[in-house]
Amino acid sequence: MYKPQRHTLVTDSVLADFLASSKERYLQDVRDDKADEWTISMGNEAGDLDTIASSVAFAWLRTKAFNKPTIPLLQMDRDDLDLRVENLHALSLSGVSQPKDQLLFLTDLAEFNPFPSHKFALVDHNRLASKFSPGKPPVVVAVVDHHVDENMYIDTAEPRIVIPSGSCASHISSLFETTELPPGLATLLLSAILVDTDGLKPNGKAVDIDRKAADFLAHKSTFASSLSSVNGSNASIVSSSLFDSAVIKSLSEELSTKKNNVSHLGPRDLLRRDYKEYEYILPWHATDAPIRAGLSTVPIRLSEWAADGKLEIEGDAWMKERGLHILGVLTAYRGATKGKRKREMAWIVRTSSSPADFDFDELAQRLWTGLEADPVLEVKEHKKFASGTINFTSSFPQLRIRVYSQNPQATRKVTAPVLKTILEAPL
Ligand SMILES: [Mn+2]
Repeated sequence: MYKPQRHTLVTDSVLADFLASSKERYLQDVRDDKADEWTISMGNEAGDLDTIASSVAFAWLRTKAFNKPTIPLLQMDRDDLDLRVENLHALSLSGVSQPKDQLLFLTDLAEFNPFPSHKFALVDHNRLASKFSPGKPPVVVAVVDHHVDENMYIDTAEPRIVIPSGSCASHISSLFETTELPPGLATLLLSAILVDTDGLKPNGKAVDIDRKAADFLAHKSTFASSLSSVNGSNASIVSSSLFDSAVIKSLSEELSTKKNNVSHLGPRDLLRRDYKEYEYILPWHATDAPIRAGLSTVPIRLSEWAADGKLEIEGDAWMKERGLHILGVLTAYRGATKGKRKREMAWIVRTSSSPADFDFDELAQRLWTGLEADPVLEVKEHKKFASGTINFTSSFPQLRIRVYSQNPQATRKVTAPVLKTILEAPL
């Protein structure tokens, strides 16, 4: 039977309307001191597409299926949304064409102190950042994540799902079996999964949970009609053919091209763009003051943006601005020959006046020893920049630097727990 090809995408304003009206009502309730009813659905501070899609979708689900008013909050300043072009693109495909107006950012809440809400749903991370200190003790009412489980909020979180997968959006999608899922929202979740799994590439980061979720989402998304015409029948498309389907391939490519096109960003924005921060109390040092570490993931090799002292200058400035003692710069890129995946890591320890009497050289030594001994990271001395990108390190007497090449499979999801283990090791 002949089926006409339909290339016109379904446009869907349902999601945009939900977001805009939630934001307006929430901010009004905050001003009227009535925000207690609300739950904040929040992803991590790196603000990638997975975190945005997951927090938006979980807010929709909790509002519609459980009748609990829930608002997604992006853990970033409004202007930083521009640092990730793939996010803007996926949001616009989902009908959210004015995300700076329609979504809630930290910027929107900066004037309220203490933080105006105390109920949190955490997605794409599983520990509430200490900077959220509301007037009432915070309660974490839900956790859905795919990072290493820190085993918190066992008694209060429902659901509490912390399972490895390519994308957190896949876990969120699995909660939608009986809840209405508007096409725009399905497109947003599907886009996140495609970005996180290299378009569902076989033997890549996608696991069965991701493939199953992508199948479910594709058929509910704004691309659904193009899918069935490509397939030539209404038979359910299985994941392998979803990977092969033209419309999914082109969406994946579009998103990945935008994600990797960061040529408009300078070193400072590259360090900020995909950034997470951690605090540790060190059992081996007589200080109770926390040590603060930042991990920046950068999709360009060091030689292309950090050479000739840029790593040191911009790293030092960023560490000063954030109050960091440790900065790890994790690069991921494809090699010039054969396009093989590669990763480098540049580590900076910055000696500063606090905590008082702290032994930063001991800290640096423990860090180098721990990293170099780790069986998964498999670090090797960097061929070009082993001790920094300039020779005259005397310009930065406050910095200790080591740069490595590493196991190309180990992302920040692996590196962050290794760093924690090194720093929190007894004695
Ligand atoms: Mn994620």
